[in-house]
Amino acid sequence: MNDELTIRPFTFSIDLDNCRITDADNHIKRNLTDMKNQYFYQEAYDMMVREDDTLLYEVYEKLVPEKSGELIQGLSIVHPGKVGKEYFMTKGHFHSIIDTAELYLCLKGKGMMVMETPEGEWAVEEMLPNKAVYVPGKWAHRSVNISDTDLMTLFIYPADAGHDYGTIIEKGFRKIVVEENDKPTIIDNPNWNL
Ligand code: PAN
Ligand code: ZN
Repeated sequence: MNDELTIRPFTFSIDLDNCRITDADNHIKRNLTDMKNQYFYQEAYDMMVREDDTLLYEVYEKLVPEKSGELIQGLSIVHPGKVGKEYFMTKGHFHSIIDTAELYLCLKGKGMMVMETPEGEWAVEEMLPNKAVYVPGKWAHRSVNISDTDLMTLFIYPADAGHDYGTIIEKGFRKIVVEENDKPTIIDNPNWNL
């Protein structure tokens, strides 16, 4: 927790070609093994892990004090690929302060933002360059790359929001995005809440 950090006004630039921001303070990488039991096609997952612990997505962030009033911002890059028929995706999470919202602006690629509330409402919004998705407070969110190029989004959310990954690790999302007849298709997650 870096809520004591002192910062001054700053700028950063987005390097669209290389999918990064200038002077990022954090660079997080998530590989297949970070997503154990999250993909539906378990055999395909096991086979892929045996071959190579593929890099699925990366996050670049600027550091700000993690306190109310400040904003965390950065880039999320989901690489293209599939585990079985399910597209590469982020872990997904609720915010620890659950009623905190987030704005995503798609800069490159094509994806879907899969969202749901604890009460069971769900929504999936397409992400295309220059299109923003507003994720209201209480909605868990996961980015899914449905194209064969990187999906790059800029995100902005309250700095004290925090992340609750546990609920999704335990239950999964109610909906998953898989390729059916060469098309991204939203289906019920057969493993939801098992
Ligand atoms: C984003 C996400 C980022 C990676 O910054 O953290 O896209 O996804 P996971 O955190 O689910 O692995 C965000 O939503 N922050 O709140
Ligand atoms: Zn979030």
